[in-house]
Amino acid sequence: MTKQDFRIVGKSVKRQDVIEKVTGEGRYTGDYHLPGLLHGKIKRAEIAHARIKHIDVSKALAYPGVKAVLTHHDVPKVLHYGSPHPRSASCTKDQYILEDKVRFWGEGVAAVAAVSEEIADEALDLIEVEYEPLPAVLDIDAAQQPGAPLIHDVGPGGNLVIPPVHIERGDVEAGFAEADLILEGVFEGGRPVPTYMEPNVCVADWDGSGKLTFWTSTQTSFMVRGALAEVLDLPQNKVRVLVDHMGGGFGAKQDLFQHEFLCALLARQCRRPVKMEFTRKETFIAGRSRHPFRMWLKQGFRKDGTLTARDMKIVYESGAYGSHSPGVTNVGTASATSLYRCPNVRLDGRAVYTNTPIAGAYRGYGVVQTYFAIDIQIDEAAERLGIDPAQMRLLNAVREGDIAPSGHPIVGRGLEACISRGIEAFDWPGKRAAGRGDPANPAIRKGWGIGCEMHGSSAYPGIREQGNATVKMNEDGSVTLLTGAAGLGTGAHTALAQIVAEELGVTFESVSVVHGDTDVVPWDIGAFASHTTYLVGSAAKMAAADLRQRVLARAAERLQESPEHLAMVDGVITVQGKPGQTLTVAEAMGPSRGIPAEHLIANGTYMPTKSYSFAAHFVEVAVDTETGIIECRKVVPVHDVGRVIHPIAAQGQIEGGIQQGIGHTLTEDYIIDRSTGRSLNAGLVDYKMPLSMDMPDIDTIILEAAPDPGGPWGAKGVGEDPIIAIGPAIANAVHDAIGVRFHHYPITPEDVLNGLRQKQEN
Ligand code: SMO
Repeated sequence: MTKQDFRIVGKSVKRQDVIEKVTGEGRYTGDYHLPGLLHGKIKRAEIAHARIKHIDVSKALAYPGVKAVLTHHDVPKVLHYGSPHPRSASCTKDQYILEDKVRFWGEGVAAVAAVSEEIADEALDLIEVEYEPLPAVLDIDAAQQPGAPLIHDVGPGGNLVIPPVHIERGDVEAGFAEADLILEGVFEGGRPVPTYMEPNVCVADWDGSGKLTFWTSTQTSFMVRGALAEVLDLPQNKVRVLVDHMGGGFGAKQDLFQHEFLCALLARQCRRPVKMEFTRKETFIAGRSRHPFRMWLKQGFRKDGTLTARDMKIVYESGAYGSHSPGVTNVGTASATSLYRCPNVRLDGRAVYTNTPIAGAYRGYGVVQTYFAIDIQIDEAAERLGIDPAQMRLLNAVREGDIAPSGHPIVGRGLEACISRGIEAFDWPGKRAAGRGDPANPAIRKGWGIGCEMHGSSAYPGIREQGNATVKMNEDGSVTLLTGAAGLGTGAHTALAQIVAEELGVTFESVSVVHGDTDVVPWDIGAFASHTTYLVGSAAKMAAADLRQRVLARAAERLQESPEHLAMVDGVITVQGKPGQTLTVAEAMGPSRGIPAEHLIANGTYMPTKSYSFAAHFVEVAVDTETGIIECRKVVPVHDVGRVIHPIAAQGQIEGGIQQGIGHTLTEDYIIDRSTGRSLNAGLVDYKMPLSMDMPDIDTIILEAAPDPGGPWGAKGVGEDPIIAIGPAIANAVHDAIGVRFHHYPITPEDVLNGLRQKQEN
């Protein structure tokens, strides 16, 4: 199909949920108010590591309005990730709902249900907990010391979450021996938190038959269903999970959360519905952050810029529980072997426990960290070798036939296409030749930098993914698409409807999407890994193709024609060579000539391969040498998405990822006091996200450079990509501006001023 042939795909049609969203009428989980609703709250520990010697809830229970209090004595002793869902292969089974142990400051130790949020909150203060303090392990060095206190009994020991990942390819020593330049550096990153607009929230309601209905803001409703069923010892068909609109997830809401289990248990005990809603502060303390990391990176280069060897040691800080550390460590380390082609690679990757809040899945899943290091060092090498940084990247970019991190061959030359297009669109040579000063302000130094990335759709290791879709042709010719994929706010449901309309041959407006009810929709692995369009879109396309055949067969019967002679476009069926003979889909489905009305149902199931999307970000920064403030002024992000289904939605993903990435790189860091384990800036008062005023000009360029045969018409993912390339691009631009290399994020004004001072002293 050439681009001109598309009627709906590739067009920015009106999003299906747009009116509800902008008028505020869209229903979110927090909007569910059931009769008799109780409110749940969690008592959080104010100690980083301890055994609970005694917990007294009698005063809380006696408090008027309190209906139930749960402690570790009252909950099933089942691990969170007991779920058989395939996603749990990326997760660690180390967390009970409540335990007689505290592993981080802020961990839940008890839960209360009461008639109002205020009463529940007040009752928390009446719970008395006696702790036996344990030595706290508060950073990755302390965690890895021989003889360090162990945070868990499970796992391979030594505070490791999983056995170290070792990758070795080629001959690293020989590669370094061939090198004309060897660079070595240590890179580190802080703890950005996915500050989705909608804090985590759930509502649990049991009916008289012993069935649980559970609304929750999750990316993985079937995983929540599986885990709740396991913990509550119910068959899965006695747990119904509902997801309505969501105000973002960014990866973190694919986890299973303590409050979800507690909410279901409190509701069962009280025989009344219970709602639990995080405060903003709780989204920091009890949510999931990106993994802080440290990475030692050594690379060898020939004079001409070619990479000869790469040696790496990466440590991810998991916090008190493993959560997604296995997945993050595997994806992040595998990715570190790629992006720039290198024949000789060695890697040691670890995730370690500390007594700090839990790091989990967050957009860019382990790759943000490793590509930050790799893309800064490639820039340093270009500088040392006197090669243009853009040409250096073009020279080393992975390409067709190279092995991707997933082990599959790379399709097409997407990365080179992104870099080449960016050079031209950004006027990279012109910028590089321009002066660094700003005539308007002598304190300002301007600089330009590049960052690159590749990220997989459906490329999680050790998971057998499956995309499903059901498409129904109703007897009036309207179409219903059923999908289990959650709508995080990305517009993915609209893309799915476009795919169905295009393939089926009906109008976009005639397709309506039903989602988020595990009793109704087909099974879904979850909305993550940048894969809804790729994975579920492919399944929806298969179902639509099947349905189209069946609609045409029915129309052929009506028209007494052979189905091969029929075409269907925008819901109108025509006969080849007989321009007068038409039938609408509604007419085809309705009763006529003695044929009764009918509805048709088709299912699509898709087991994907892995696909990679690519991007290059070209950035301009302005560094104020008096205040140390870095302003990101302009970004030209160039993304290869294979085939764009909805250009504005893709652009929105890219702009949003850049905004989050600017935050990570310049201002966002959730700080844990390394002597007590206490949170120092949980909440948005002293955790600085970029606001609209901090946003640069963004000229997004979307390429269809390397379509993937596994995606609908070649489409690949775009969700996670934009957050990855922006960080190193900014760091490289800052170096270009002031001649100081930073190997960490966030790069704060203090860092800039210290860096300038040190440069002057040298
Ligand atoms: S961190 Mo993403 O939702 O796979």
